[in-house]
Amino acid sequence: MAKTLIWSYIDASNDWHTNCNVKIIILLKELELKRSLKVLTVMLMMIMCIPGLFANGQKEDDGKIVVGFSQIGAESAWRVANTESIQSEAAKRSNIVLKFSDAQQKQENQIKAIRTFIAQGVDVIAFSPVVETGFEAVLKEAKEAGIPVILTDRAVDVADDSLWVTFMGSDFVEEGRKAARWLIEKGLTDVNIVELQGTVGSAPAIDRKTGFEEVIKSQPGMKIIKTQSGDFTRSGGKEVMEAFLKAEGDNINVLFAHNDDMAIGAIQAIEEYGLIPGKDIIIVSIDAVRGAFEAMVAGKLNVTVECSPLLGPQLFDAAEALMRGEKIPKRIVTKEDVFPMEVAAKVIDSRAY
Ligand code: GZL
Repeated sequence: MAKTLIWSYIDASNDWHTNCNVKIIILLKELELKRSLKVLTVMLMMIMCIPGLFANGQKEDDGKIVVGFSQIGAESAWRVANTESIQSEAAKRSNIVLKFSDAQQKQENQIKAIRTFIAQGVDVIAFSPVVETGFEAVLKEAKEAGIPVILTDRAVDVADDSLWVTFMGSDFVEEGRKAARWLIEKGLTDVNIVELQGTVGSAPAIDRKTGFEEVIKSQPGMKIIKTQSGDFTRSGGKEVMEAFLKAEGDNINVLFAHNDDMAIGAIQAIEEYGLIPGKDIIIVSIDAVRGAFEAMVAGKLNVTVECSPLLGPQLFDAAEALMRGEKIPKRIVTKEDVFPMEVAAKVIDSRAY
């Protein structure tokens, strides 16, 4: 029985595809002559022609490295600075082509963007996962497509850590510890604390809380009396702080905010309530964005723990190393400092974000 085989080739857009189509035509000729070649072999040849299926992260034909980046959104000044670092660094490097997508803080948009990058056959995928879980399936697809994945800023919680090549970003647990240690060093060990948590389920929110609680558990007088997520945004910080003040008012001695944007929103709520931020309520925050330095210069914020968003250079160094076939460390930790109110006026003009 004659076997009918329909071969639809992708295109002849470059040498790679033309070459592949020629191979198939020769094969089909042989098949006609011999009539014995197993269809399976032909199928295998066709599968081999699917672009990116066996890509081992080779550079694109024109020698450029195509990096697909899925960004969380623009929820905070930190995120805006992180995006600026990545886009400006890519623009500086003539060997990098950046495909950038903004997920508007929705996990489904990040998953969609990663699937698009896979279909486009990019050389490297990088992203900052909005939450820790729910990325396993799409990371498996990237691995099957032979595309390496770099985690920037935030980590994912997956059973198989071969699904990502490296995680570069801050140690959020240590940032939480630093915030708590500062309070203890200042003798603020008999205080009622309210906590503005970051995005529920995100690595920074989970880890900063862990680090903060790990340190204060040695101080029975330090109590977290209210804790709720403000989703890392100024508006979220203001709304939740208003609720805290309504419920606890003058009973609040300290605010621990997982990021500066929520702290700045909370400062507004504290002033509207009639208390003095930075004095009636001591405020400890994380990120060290410019707005935090401005608040410290104004005496409204007491300390910010640095969490650098300037990951662009490290990201593209890692992508280039991968394309050279070099091994890169599984974990690249960003170096960071603590900035109390007293130094704010001196350093604010030297800050890069
Ligand atoms: C931390 C980063 C957090 C910042 C927030 O690395 O993921 O997300 O602390 C940002 O300001 O929204």
